[in-house]
Amino acid sequence: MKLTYFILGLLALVISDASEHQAEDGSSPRNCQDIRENGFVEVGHYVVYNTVNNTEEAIMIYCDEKDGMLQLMDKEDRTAGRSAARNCKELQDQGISNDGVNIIYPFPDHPETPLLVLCDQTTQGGGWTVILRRDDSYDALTDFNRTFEEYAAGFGDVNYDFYIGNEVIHALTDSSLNELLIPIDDTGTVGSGYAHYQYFHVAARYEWNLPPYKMGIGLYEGTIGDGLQWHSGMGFSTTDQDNDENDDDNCAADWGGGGWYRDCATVCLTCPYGTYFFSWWSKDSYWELSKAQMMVRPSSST
Ligand SMILES: *[C@@H]1O[C@H](CO)[C@@H](O)[C@H](O)[C@H]1NC(C)=O
Ligand SMILES: *[C@@H]1O[C@H](CO)[C@@H](O)[C@H](O)[C@H]1NC(C)=O
Ligand SMILES: [Ca+2]
Repeated sequence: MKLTYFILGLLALVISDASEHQAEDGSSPRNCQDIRENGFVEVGHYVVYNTVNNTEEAIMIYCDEKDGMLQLMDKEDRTAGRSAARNCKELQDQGISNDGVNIIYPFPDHPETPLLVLCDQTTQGGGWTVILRRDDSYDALTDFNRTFEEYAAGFGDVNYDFYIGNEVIHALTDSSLNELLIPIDDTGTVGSGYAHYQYFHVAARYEWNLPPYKMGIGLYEGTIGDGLQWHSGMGFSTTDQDNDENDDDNCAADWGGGGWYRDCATVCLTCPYGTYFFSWWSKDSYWELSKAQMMVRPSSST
């Protein structure tokens, strides 16, 4: 599993480490190619140097397996004059409208902490920050039966299947009114569909009188029925932390994925691939899933 997000502390660590990445001839690395030639083959974040008006400036980049390069912006991107975006909608508003992995700064309390995210800038007008992706063609690369701490921090690989983490979801949905889109594919022949909610919010882990990461959702429209409404108001449960309403069992451990269980679930988007638990059920329909995503975007309408 590759590290898909990190905190600023790591930035400081890598910067303090930067001299180790210097070429043998003493010149500073400028891109992922240089980093690789210097013998660092791991996917991850590295410091490289740009020369601006004869002054060397350290910036951080992300080097992936294909020698691709994602540049992490400082608060101000010197090359493009952009400011740091808090979500994929702000990236889109800045004209960065390509689908795929990009960098946002979602934490209001830590505005300089970057996060690698997957953006969908195409579906229903784009501007979506993807917070969960499941796809059974990834051969269950990522295990979703995880602990509360892992669900808080996020896990998986933004290039494949992943959960962005409850801390991030809280940060994204707390700063403005947000909508939620859930596109799904079923395992059979019915095909695909979606659920859209005009309102989606995840509260903080610790909030007076509330269960952890309490979820609120509303104003459904879509093609697969309102499966998630039943979960509205619940806290988050995992295999090691039971916040559900089932007195006998831990739903998350039984079903094999974290979520806002009640007693137990009409929807489980984190449950194991190839089981009937990984499903969407509403009074209109039942879908056994092969793919599902959850994505959020600040509401445009009021
Ligand atoms: C580089 O220096 C020139 C001349 O001093 C100045 O006009 C220009 O704005 C500088 N460019 C940047 C990117 O700092
Ligand atoms: C999930 O993990 C827990 C703890 O490791 C385990 O007891 C449980 O059986 C797992 N559930 C599934 C459905 O695999
Ligand atoms: Ca229980």
